[in-house]
Amino acid sequence: MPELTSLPVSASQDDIAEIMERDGAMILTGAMDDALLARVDAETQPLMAKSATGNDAFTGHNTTRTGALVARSPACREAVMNPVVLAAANRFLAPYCDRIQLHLTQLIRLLPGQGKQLLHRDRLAWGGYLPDIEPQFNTIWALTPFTAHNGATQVVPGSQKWDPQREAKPQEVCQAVMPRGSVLLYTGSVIHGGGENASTTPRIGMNITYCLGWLRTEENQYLSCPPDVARTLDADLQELLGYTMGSYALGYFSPPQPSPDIPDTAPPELALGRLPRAAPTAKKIAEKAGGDVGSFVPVAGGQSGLRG
Ligand SMILES: O=C(O)CCC(=O)C(=O)O
Ligand SMILES: [Fe+2]
Repeated sequence: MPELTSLPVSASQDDIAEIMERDGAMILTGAMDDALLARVDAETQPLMAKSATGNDAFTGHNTTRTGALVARSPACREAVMNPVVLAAANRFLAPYCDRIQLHLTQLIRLLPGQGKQLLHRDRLAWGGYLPDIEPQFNTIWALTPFTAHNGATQVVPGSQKWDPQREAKPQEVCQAVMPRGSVLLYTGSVIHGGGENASTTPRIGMNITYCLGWLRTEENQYLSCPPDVARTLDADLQELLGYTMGSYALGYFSPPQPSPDIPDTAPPELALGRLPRAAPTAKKIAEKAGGDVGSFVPVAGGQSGLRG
C-alpha cells in the first residue's frame, strides 16, 4: 500500500516542493491552530446547515457543498491566504504563469452513508485541452479528523506522472488520514476522490484550490465575491480573487456607463475604488518565500496601469 508523506507545517518549502514533485500530494499537520479552527467552525456550521446535498453521484447524494467562503467567512479567508500553502502554490505554478488565482472555495461535508467518489483528476475541469502543463494546486483542510472509516480523501501518489488513460488499481490507492487542523496538498493531475463515510458523523473538508492566473476558474469569483464585497478585503486577497490584471492585457474592464474617471481599459482595482499596486508575480512571491523557480522568465508588463 502506498502512503502519503506527512510533515509538520514548519517544513521547508524545498521539502514540500520535492515531495509534491515526486508524489503529487502530501499532508501538512498543525496548519490551522485551535483558535482559527474554532472560528472556522462557528462561521461555517450555519452555512453548511443550509446547504443542499448533491444531485448526482460525483457531487454526492449524501454530501453537502458550500462555496463563496471568501465572501461569507472571514476565518476561511485566513486559510485561503495561509502563507505556507500560498508560497508552495506559487512556487509550484510559477513555471506556467505570471500569477496564480483562487480557483474554488468549497466545504465538502460527507454525511454518514456517503459512498466512495469516482477517482478523478481535478484538471479535468478544463477538459483535455492542457496536456503538457500543470494548471492547478489544491488543498483540503481537515475540519474534522480524516480517518479511513469516515471518508478520508483517496489519493494515488505518483499518478500525476501517469499516462492519462492509466487507471489506478486498488492497491495503488491510499487515504489522506490526518488529524483535524491538517491540510492535504495535491496537484491538479494527481488521481484522487472522496472516501466512503462509513462512520456515524460527518467528515468535513475545506477544499481551497489555486490555478494559473490565465485560466477560467471553477468557482466564478467575480459572482461569488462581487466588487462590493471584494472592496472590503485586503489587497492580496483581492488580487488572488482576480481583481487585478492577469498580465499586460488580461482582465481589464470598461465601465458599463462611460465614465470621466474610469478609462475603457481599466485595471480591475479601479472597480474596487483603488489604484493597482506594483504586483508581485508568482515568480516574485516564490522567491520571497525562498523558492527557486528555475528559468522562468516573466512576460513583460504585469500591470497595464491606466491605458486608453
Ligand atoms: O471530499 C474529498 O475528499 C474529495 C472531493 C473531490 O475530490 C472533489 O469533489 O473533486
Ligand atoms: Fe477532486
